[in-house]
Amino acid sequence: MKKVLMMAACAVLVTGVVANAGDVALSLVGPVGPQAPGTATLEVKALVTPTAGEGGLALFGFDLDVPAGVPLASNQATTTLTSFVKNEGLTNPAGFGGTLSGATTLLQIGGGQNTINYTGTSPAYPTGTVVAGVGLTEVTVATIVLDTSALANGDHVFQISNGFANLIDPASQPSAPPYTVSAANMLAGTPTYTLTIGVTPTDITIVDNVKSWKDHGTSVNWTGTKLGLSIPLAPQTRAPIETREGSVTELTFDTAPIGIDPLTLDPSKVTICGHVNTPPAPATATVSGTTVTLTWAAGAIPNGYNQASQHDHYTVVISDTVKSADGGDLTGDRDFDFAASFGNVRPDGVLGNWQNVNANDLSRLIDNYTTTPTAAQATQYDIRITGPANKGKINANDRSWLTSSYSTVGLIQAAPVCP
Ligand SMILES: [Ca+2]
Ligand SMILES: [Ca+2]
Repeated sequence: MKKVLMMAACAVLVTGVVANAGDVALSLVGPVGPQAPGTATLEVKALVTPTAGEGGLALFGFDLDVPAGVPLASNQATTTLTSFVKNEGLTNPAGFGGTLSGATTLLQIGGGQNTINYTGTSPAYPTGTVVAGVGLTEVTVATIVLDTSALANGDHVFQISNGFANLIDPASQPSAPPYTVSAANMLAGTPTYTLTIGVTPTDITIVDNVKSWKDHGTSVNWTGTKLGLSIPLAPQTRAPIETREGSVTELTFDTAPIGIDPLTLDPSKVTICGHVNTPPAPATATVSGTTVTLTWAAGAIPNGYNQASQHDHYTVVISDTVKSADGGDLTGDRDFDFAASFGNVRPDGVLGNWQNVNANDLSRLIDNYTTTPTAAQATQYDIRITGPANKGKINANDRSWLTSSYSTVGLIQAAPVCP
């Protein structure tokens, strides 16, 4: 089936006068930017160079490969160059649109003009009038309307290959046909076009908000599994502080207005850094709806217990390589900082209280002694929580550890900037 056009192309090697043929470049173009599924119109363009002394295209052909899922059975390649289409011109038996080969390939789309000046009736072709100069300026030689409704969001590559062409020998033209032709030198062997299916990507914004802060160990008095932060987050004029034994094990971020693509988020996409310590990346980074949850193993983020010099200030950054559900960028405030300052139960706006653990913290702790703390009290004052004698009780055991964490050297520094 495919041999007709190729034989026509080769015939010139034995019957025609082979001149110094020019170059022919084929290109494949289509819609630019993301496209909705449905149909896509691709065009194959041809340009003959150099133009001086050339008579234009006598014949052309190429193969087309499409992605799986794009049906080709209806053979949709057409052209406005009617002198290349049977019966004016010569094509493969399947026609100008090519011959289906497998599910994703059309062979030898194209045709040739009646350069032999055939006038017979059997066969009934080619009988047209040759149009000279085709391709001396770039011309669309084929238009292909493709059904893209089955393609998923993402990039899909279309390719043409095995292009061939004959050029009218200028020495035989513009006198009346028959014209001699010669094989062209084909440039750019396998032009491709990438179709992007999908809506225009929407950027998403990280809302600077930690929603939860996981508590530590088995609860004996707290009914919930998570406790809030010790400083209100809005307005966030100071970093939230973990005042308690143990360490931060979970942070959750809000995103808006749409969700993150979970395939683009993993622990390697999160950076955490501190002034003193360098904690590891999260153990897990997961997405549920518009919530991002980061978790660390207990103790992975040091909280400076009983080591005043180890009190630290951390910054967590979510990488901008994380994408929205439809491929948009991650924008907004992608970082969040918090302090780990053991026993710093009074971190109010007075500078000494914010930065130091001292007698002011101790007096505040004593004011909250209780064996039935509220969640708010437990969040801030139940600083020693290991074992039933400590957890859920704010008492002298918390006091002894708080005083061992005394420091007046300015514990809380500015939020570190991650490299
Ligand atoms: Ca303090
Ligand atoms: Ca306690």
